[in-house]
Parts: sequence; C-alpha cells; structure tokens
Amino acid sequence: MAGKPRVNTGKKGKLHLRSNWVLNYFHEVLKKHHAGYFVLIDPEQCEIEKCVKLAREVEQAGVDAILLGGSFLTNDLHSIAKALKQAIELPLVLFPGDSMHLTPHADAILYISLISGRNPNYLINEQVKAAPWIQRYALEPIPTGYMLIEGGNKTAVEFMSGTMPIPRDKPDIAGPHALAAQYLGMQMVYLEAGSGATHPVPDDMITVVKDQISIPLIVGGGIRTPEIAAEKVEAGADFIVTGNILEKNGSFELMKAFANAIHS
Ligand code: 1GP
Repeated sequence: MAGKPRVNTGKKGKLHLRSNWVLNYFHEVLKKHHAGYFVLIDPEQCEIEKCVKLAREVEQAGVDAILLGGSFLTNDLHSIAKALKQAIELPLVLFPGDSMHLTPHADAILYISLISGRNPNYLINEQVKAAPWIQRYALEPIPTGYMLIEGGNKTAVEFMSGTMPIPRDKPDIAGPHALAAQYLGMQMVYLEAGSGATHPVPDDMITVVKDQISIPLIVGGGIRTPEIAAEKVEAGADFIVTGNILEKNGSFELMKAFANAIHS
C-alpha cells in the first residue's frame, strides 16, 4: 500500500499533498470487493495500548481502513494516532467531531459537512477553522456529505451538533440531501444513525439515497451483526462502519465475520 505522499511546493514551506491516494484506494476496494468495511476507533473509549491491540486485529481481519474520532474528545489524539500509525499499514482516516480533532499522524480526514442539519457551525465554520491545519498537517481531505438519520435514541452527535436528524421514515427527504452533496462536489455521502443507535439506517432509505448518487455511500451507526451489515450492503451501502460492537464485545472472529459478510 502506498504511503502518505507529500511534496513541499507551497510558499512559506507549506506541505501539499501530491495525490488523493486514500480516496483512490477506497475506489480500488470497491472494484475488488464491491463493498468495503471501516472500523471506527473512538479515542475516548480506549487507552493507547488497547487501541493499538484493536487496530492490529482490525488489520489482520481484512478491514479496509480505520476511522479515528468521535463527537467528544478529551484523550490525547496525537499520541493515539501516532501509535496506531506505527503499528499498522491500513489507512488511518480522521473522523472528526470538530476542528480541534486534528493530528498530523493520520493519512486523511473525512472532511465532513453536516448537511442534514441547519447549523452553520457544522456546515462551514468548523471546516474553515480546520482548513489551515489540514494543509499544515498534509492530511488528505475527503469531502463528505454527512447526514444524521433518526436511530431511535438521542445520540452524541445529535446533542453535540444541536441538529435534528432526518426522520427514518422519510427517504424522500434523505435522497435530495445526498444529491445536493454530490452536486456540491463532495466525494462521499455518509448516512449516520449515530454511534450506539438503537436502529441502524433503514434499508429503504439506503436504497433511495444510493439511487440518487454515483459517489460512494458510507452507512454506520447501530450495526451490530455481520448479517445486518450484509443487509445494508444489499440495500446499497458501499462502505459499512462499525464502532461500539468491536470496542465493547469485539473478538477477532467477529471482525472477520463482518469483513467476510461485507466483502462477499
Ligand atoms: C458512528 O457509524 C459509527 O459514527 C459507528 O456506530 O458505534 O453504533 O457502530 P456504532
């Protein structure tokens, strides 16, 4: 796998990326497996040694990338990201709750705009604050339309962002949001029921959204079994994210079962 390519071309010695190697890698995963699997590691949920152990198992289980982040962060993101990057070769992609959740020790960042909400802070303000640091850290930004979908309980992202999720029985509202993301030039759409959601994003909503867009569709939140993951892929998800289930009850066998169910 290619490493993080950097080239120093800017004024004042600023680093600029030479390529979109992580996004290209995601597209290669889709060509190879039809669907891909991301595991979310929340730095708030594990100490460094535990995160590293989990990441090593994730890599061996055939997962396609690690997302690192969460809605609320008090642990030292730099140390955790650095330790993970030294331990694994998989792409390490930041999944930030806000513009403070940045580190140079990752490969890329889901440069998310919370398009289901109407809070300007998460539509553009956090992105502006993060931009100079993404440049300085030579992170690959992957522009992503992030849509919060009602998952049956109040989630951290809903509370922290102060936005209302799209009702789970309104795929007709979700579809145009995703299409708008594509028209705005975003490279991925993320349907998020929220970490620990009671119900994952409904299949019919995934299908409606997938029909609207040609960019990859990520689905996460409340996916607890390989069977449900496979069902979401069948409905149209290109990438599945799991977080809680592996952090809390994870076993190597379960990770492999998820990877196999998603890849096949
Ligand atoms: C949250 O979609 C991810 O952003 C993962 O959710 O922790 O419920 O798997 P879970």
